[in-house]
Amino acid sequence: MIKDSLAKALSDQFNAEYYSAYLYLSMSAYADRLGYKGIANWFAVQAKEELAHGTHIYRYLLERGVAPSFQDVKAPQAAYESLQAVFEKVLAHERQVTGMINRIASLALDEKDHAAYDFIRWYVDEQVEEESEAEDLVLKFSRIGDNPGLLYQIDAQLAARRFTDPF
Ligand code: OFO
Repeated sequence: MIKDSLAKALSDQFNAEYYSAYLYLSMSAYADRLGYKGIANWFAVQAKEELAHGTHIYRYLLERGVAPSFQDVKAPQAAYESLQAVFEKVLAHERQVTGMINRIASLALDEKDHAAYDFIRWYVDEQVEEESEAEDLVLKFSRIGDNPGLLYQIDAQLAARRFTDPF
């Protein structure tokens, strides 16, 4: 039986992943409205990944005999100063998510719930990738600035991203 504190943290994480999807979909809309369809695509794929992350936790809770709690999804920020600011927000958000995932991993270890620890390990590794990709994009956008040619190039590059279900 999974301990209440761990079940609650996993339930919160399920909701946080859905919030991430909402946040990235709003960023997709922001980029789309600016005419950057490739960047919008990158965020739309990111939103799908977050839904997959959340749904995977939701299923795990059910498998462990826990009813996942559904919480309100707060409205994300609608506008940004620049594309660089958008990616800075992505990085800050992912760092926050890493903190939440690490807390779950620590709780699982404290409770000696090896099954839950094994489950959350995937997310620990995923966050390393998420942060590294966000750092890379912040750096790229800080160098690109307002250069239209470079913006066109990165937009074309990010248009190539496709969703593959990680589970
Ligand atoms: Fe679910 O990885 Fe981003 O938040």
